[in-house]
Amino acid sequence: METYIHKQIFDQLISAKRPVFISDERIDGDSLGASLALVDYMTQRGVKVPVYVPGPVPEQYQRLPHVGQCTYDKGIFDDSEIDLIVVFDCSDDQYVKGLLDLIPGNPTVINIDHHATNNRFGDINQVVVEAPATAYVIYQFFQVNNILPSRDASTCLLTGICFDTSALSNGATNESAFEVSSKLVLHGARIQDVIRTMFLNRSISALRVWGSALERLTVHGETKVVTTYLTRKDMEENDVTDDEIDGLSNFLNLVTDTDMLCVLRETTEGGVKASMRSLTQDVGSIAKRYGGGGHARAAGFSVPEARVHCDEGGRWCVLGTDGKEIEIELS
Ligand SMILES: [Mn+2]
Repeated sequence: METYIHKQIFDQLISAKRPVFISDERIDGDSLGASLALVDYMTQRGVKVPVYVPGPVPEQYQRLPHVGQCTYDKGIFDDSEIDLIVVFDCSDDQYVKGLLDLIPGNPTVINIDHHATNNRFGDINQVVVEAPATAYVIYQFFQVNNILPSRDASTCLLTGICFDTSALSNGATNESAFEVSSKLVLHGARIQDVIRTMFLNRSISALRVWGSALERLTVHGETKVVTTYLTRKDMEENDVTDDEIDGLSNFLNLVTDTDMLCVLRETTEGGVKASMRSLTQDVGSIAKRYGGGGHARAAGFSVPEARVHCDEGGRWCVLGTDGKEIEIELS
């Protein structure tokens, strides 16, 4: 089945006259790596494809090949010639719908993803839930269609796999993640660039904010869930953007001796975002309960119009704009 769909996607890509790619609303190593690897292939075929991203690409991803093809100009959708849309690593169909509504025509939509919560919103859906990353699905696509990934494409794909598996270390890491990663290295993936993209670009002020989060780590009574939080004040006082502190929950998941954790952080939109990780439990279903999504071992959700409140004893809670506590059950 997957093979058949990969061939279908290939047919669409080579016949498209004006394709546009859409990366997930959360810019990360996988959504960018997967889409830019396919940009690399299209570029070799002589077709320049823009990748729509929701905002400026964070500094740490600026070394990725073809990153210059990314744009956050919604004006690109106002083009009746667009005949193909490919969406990468995105399980939020409402986000995609909002963008498709801007297109005057009626392009074919291909949905390539690995989130279990993806509701198959595309005309063609390649949602491989067992895949450790969407980049892995793109590697499959190359393989099925006898395309040898270039050095640049391999670097993009390895970034995607390493990003979603925390460098082949978290619960999403299966045997095939190792297998494909080693093949990508053989194809010339620049592993040092990948590692740099993932770990080595933290500013001192971002690490200070991480420090505040580390200081506030709390183990909750019976559930043993470990939590921490960051407020807008933490971010603003240190002049740090949200992108810069991305990866905190992955890092904590890697280093703490706990099964489940949750990082809360106040967003610029005036809500609270929860990012959950677990080694054994299905945090995806907890996130879904609060309107979020993700994977079984890594998921998240947002509480709109809310803030984190902390009392003198260090106990936190989430408050709505009316000052009332919004109850969140993390188990
Ligand atoms: Mn992913």
